Amino acid sequence: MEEDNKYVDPESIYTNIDDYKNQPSVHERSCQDTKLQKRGYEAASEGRQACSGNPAAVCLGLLCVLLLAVIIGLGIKHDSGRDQLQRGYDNMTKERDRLLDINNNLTLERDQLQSSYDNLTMERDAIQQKLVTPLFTVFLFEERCFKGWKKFGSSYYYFSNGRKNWAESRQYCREMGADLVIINSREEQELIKEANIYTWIGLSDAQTEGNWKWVDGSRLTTVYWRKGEPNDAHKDEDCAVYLNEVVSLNTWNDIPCSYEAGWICEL
Ligand code: 2F8
Ligand code: CA
Repeated sequence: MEEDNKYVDPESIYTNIDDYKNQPSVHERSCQDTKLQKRGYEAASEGRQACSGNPAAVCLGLLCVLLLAVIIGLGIKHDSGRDQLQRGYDNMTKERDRLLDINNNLTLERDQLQSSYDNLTMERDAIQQKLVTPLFTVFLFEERCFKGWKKFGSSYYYFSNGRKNWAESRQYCREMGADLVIINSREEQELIKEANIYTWIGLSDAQTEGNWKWVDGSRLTTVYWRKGEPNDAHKDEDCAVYLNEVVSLNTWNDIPCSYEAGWICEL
């Protein structure tokens, strides 16, 4: 601090006396400063002129503004395009759900119609049977056409010689006013022992897998399935045969309805 207050001779900072002598006087320095300031103002004024008057700079500025406007415009357009797509997607989703509903309803209706159709078919068959059977019975007795038919209890049985698939076998029986045999007693099961090795009986689960029904629509009362049957082997065994190759009474097996086998009609 003390050193700051010491007087310093301005001339002592020049080590060379010539340097000192060549220094401008205070007045000259003041004039030089004034000139420098003046030049500074002039330069600044030239600069301002350049800024306000240069057309290239103006154009560049305008271009920037234009570019900014284009970018903002594109942004807005992009947003509205995305909203439009989203609306389209929402509408499609609603439409898909509506169509799915319609499809479900139609499936339900189809199933109901199918079930009604099956019931009507069964009713028609029963009525047909009621009408045809008495006529055929009369024919059998009056014309003495017992050949091939065997009487047991209140029924007559026909044992085929040939082979047909299940549907054709049934058709054969129905054309004579009978149907494939329905086994609902042990006596009937024993009676059939004289059948061919593979013989169709009037039993199938073609309508609903695993739901075995006799051709008159009734359910099973006594069952004589072989051990391990019915097994729907290869997923296509919907008709039952009497498999006459075992000593046991349990002879039934499910096999594909398209197989050719003998058959038994019951009237
Ligand atoms: O092993 C039982 C199985 O035997 C055969 O299939 C290999 C029978 N198929 C025919 O007789 C056509 C199946 O029905 C039976 O379950
Ligand atoms: Ca089987």
